[in-house]
Amino acid sequence: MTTQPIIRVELPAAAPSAAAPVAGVALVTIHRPEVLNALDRSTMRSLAETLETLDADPACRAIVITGAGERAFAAGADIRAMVDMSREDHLADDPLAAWDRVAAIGTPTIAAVRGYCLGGGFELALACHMVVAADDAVLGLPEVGLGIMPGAGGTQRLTRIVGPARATELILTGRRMDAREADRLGLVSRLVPAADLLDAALALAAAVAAMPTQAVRAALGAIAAASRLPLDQGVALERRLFADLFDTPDQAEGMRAFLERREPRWSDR
Ligand code: DAK
Repeated sequence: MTTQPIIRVELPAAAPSAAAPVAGVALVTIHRPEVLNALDRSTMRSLAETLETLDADPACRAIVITGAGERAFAAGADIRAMVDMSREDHLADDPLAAWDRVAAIGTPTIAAVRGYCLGGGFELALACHMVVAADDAVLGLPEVGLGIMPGAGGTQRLTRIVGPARATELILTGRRMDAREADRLGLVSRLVPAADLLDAALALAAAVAAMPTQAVRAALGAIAAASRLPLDQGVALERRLFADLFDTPDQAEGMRAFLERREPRWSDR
């Protein structure tokens, strides 16, 4: 018997009938639908490794991450795998948690979220650059109700996006929010009907993948710095990254193409 991999990578077609894959886009699926894609250690490690491999591949310019089935993106870390763990087990663990490895990916990542997106699943979505949410998405951090607390970036990333007042209420009560509330709070890049989720996420990925790689990566680096640097240092970093792009062939090409009223031909295509 062959076992199916838990993390599956496809080069998706733009539409079910289209033969050609969407240029530069990879679709990564967490495949444990029988436990609502709960994330055990090996699943998270395998996801981080898969994303790092794609990140090192110059042909991959955008990555969509989703969960198998219609019920969940991921219902959190695997509680069965955690129930008997000790403090020492956690302290002995890799200091760079898999969630941080996801957050460090330089290729644009888009979480395509439908159904339950809870605990470590929500923290995974928060570690991605963008979130496309289906209108049936349910998001929350229920950890405190399990006698623990968010441990994969949730207290930090959620607080930076929605502010301490909302983050405290959500984390201390474990309340689940619907997709509309998540959208209102600024957690979502695009909110779409559930039936359109994957198409919308792939279309967004395709639009990003059509852009010049170095400019995209530099912009992502500057955006990420906004939540960790004081304003003056962030603006200084932005200025340096902006200037550096004038050393790339795509700056001349992009501007010439505009002036010559033609489509640009990016250097890596
Ligand atoms: N873990 C393990 N199994 C899960 C699961 C989970 N998180 N969520 C669901 N399942 C399993 C259920 O046990 C059930 O399996 P069987 O009993 O059929 O074998 C199956 O999925 C279907 O679930 P339900 O029968 O419960 O389905 P319902 O529709 O009734 O309910 C639900 C759906 C999502 C409301 C419910 O399943 C639920 O409340 N699930 C748990 C949600 C949760 O509490 N998530 C947070 C887990 S704690 C860290 C990294 C990460 C974390 C911490 C530290 N470090 C790097 C330090 C993260 C922690 C967490 O995420």
